[in-house]
This record gives sequence, C-alpha cells and structure tokens, in this order.
Amino acid sequence: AGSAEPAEPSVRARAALEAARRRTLALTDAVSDEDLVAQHSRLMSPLVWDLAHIGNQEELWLVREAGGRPGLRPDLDHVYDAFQTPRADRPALPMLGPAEARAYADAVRAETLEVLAAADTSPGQAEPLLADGFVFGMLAQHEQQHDETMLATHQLRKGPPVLDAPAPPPAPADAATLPREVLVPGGPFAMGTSTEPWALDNERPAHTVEVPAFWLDTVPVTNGAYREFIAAGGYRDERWWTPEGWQHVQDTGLEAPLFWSRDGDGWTRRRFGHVEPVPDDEPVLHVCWYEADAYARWAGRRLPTEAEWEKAARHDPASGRSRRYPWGDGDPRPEHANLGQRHLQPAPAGSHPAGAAPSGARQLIGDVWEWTASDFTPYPGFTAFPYKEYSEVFFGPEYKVLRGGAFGVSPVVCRGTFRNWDYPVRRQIFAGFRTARDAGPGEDA
Ligand code: AVJ
Ligand code: FE
Repeated sequence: AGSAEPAEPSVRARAALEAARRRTLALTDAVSDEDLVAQHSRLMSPLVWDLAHIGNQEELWLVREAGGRPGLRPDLDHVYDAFQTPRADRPALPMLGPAEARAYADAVRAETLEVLAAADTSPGQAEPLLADGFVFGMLAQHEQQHDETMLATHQLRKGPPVLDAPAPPPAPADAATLPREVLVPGGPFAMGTSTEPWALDNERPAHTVEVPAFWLDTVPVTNGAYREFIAAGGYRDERWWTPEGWQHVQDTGLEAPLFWSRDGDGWTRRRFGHVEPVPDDEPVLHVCWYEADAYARWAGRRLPTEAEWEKAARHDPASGRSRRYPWGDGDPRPEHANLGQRHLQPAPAGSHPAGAAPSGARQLIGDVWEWTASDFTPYPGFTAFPYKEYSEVFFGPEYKVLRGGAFGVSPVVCRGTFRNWDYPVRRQIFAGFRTARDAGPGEDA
C-alpha cells in the first residue's frame, strides 16, 4: 500500500480485462435484445456482433495462440473476422444471438483467466506474446476499442436516451484568458516507443524526428469557433477545401458537423438521444478530416502533422526526453484528462490544467480525437506484431492519423504514442482537431 511501483503485469492485465468487460456489459445491457441485433447505421455492426467478436478475438489470441488450448468455437472465426465481411454486410451473417453471445464471451473469459493464472508474464519471458503480459493488454485494448465503436453505434442509434453520465465540470477560471496558441520549440525528439510494454506494433520503434518550431492551438477548436466558419460561408467556398474535400461537400451536401441541426439562428445537436443547444465552449466533435482541414485553411492555419502533435504531447524541453503523457509518466487520472466514458461529451475548452503539456497546451489527451495532417504510415523499423491485419494492411494514403483519444476512450488505449486512423470522410467517430502554423524566423525561444 502507498507504493508508487507499477503493479505486476499479471495484476494490471487482470484489472484491464475486467474494466473492459464492465464497459462492454454497460453498453450492451443498456438496450433490448432487438436493439442489440439491429443495425443502427450501415457504418456500424450490430452491437451483438461486436460483443461476440470481442470474445472471438480473445479466444483466438489469448486462449488458442498464447494459451495453446484448443479453444471453444473455432467454427465461429469466419463470422467474426472483420476482414471477411464489411460492417454493412454483417447483419446477414449467421451470428450468435444476444444470450449466446453473452454466454460465449463469458466462457472465453473464464479460459482467459486460467491462461493468465498459469502464464509467466514477467518482462523477461521469452515468448513475446506473454512478456510483460502483452497479449492480455492487447486484448483489453481491443475490447476497449470496440467499446468506443459501440459508443459510436449508441450515438447513431435513434430513440430516447439509454446511456447516462454526469456532465464534465465547468472550465477552470483561467480558460478564458489562455493564450490562443503555444510555441513548441524546434529540434529533434524521440517519436514512438520501444519500451512501453503494451504499445501496439504501429507505435514502435522509438526513432528520432526533427521537428522545426511551430505554434499549436492551446486547446482544440471549439463549437463557437467552428460556427464562425459555417457563418462565414466556409462550406460554400472552394478555396478552403482540397479537391477531394470539395467534391465530397458537393456529393453529400455537408453544411455542419454530424448530429447538428439548424434551430432558428442557432444550432442544436443530438447527443446520445438528448437534443440540446450546441455549447460554444466545447471542442467541436463529429467533423471529418476534410472539414478540419478546410477550417484550418480558412483560419489561415493548417492541421499539425502527426510528429508535431506527438512532440507537443510528449517532448519535455527541460530533460530532452519524450514522456508517456503530456503531464509526465504517470497513468491518467481524472484531473489529467476526460477519458473512459466518465462523461458522455468533451469537457469545455481549457479544462484539465493538471494535464497540460510543458508548452502549456491542454486537452491533448482525452475529450476529442484530433485529426492530423498525416497519412497512416509505418515508422522506420516497423514490424507487424502479432498480426498484419492490426496495422500493416491499413498503411497508405487512404487513412489519416488521429491522436490523443476522446472522452469515450479507455486510459488503457490512450497514451502519447497511440495512433488511430480512419478515412478522411468519417464523422461518426468522436473526432475534432486543433490547428497549427510554422514559427517564423527568430520565434524559436
Ligand atoms: C484502430 C480504431 C482503427 O476499430 O478498426 C478493432 C481498432 N482493430 N479491431 C478499428 C481495431 C481491430 C481499429 N482502429
Ligand atoms: Fe476488432
């Protein structure tokens, strides 16, 4: 008790798996069985597919691969292989029903805990799946990633609210007087990691990147600021858009973030079944990459590159080191960041001063995923582990990188090195952004 030592890998693994399962059950027990099997959007799977897919991935990687056991239902692999069936086609699959899916996920978990009890999860363990409890951390992260996906399904679902959480606290008093932007000094920094035990393959290895000085928004772009872009005719002015983005606006008629509706002179939004006025001081949410990029140009700025974002979040100019989080190396606590579905919306801009980076930038972790300018590409020295379909098959220009995690993301999936990616048209994810600009000559303090 009172020890600052991190818990043993097996203890952390068990806690992370249990936290993930509590979250999964909260999201799936909140709706009826009809609702679990319904497809709420062609962009998403039925919730019951996610539930059994969570169990199937755990069976595959933990029980069979790491545990060396025969497994429970290898015959289900094809139904729950995300690569064999696009989300839109999943309702037609011979899926387990709600009761069967729950029982299956439970039965897999019972075997997982037996595998965990028997495993050597020490850092020195020669089997890389088990060393430091990696495979347990990987499956806890997989489940929590699907929990965020299921939260997005809940957001797309029509009907009265079924999820509830308290609103985040109001912004601290200094939020109104924060500088608009902060300076991140130029020079090399260590991007990625070779030491974070549960970092996924695409975060590895650590490598040095030269990042010239730049200015970054202190906080994410707010609804209030984004409304000015709308009011200034930003959606109707081709100058701000990439050719693909402009084509997309013509094809789809975008005119505001997803879930916003005009209400007289103002806007309302739908949030987990509640319809409410759009709060001006909250980070904007549910914009696609094209919208983020167009806003940045309209503002005379640009999106930060992925390397800039990570440098702002991790580089400590005092020590020259890259840290795990903006605030240091300690795991996220509620005062640092809005994570873990504690609140079902972003905290007001300027919140979480305790989570600020050395530059003074706030809310880099939590609240909203932040679109970056960068395509999803491998780091020098990348090797796929443990399977190509986690990251490698997605590398290339079709996907843009998002950083920092949102209010719906578990701390176990959120660290300064974590990389998320999606198509530049996607808006159902919990994504916002902040903007940047190059520092001028002589501005590098
Ligand atoms: C990293 C969020 C893009 O949801 O497609 C879940 C995570 N990979 N199951 C996704 C993932 C396999 C992935 N993202
Ligand atoms: Fe998955």
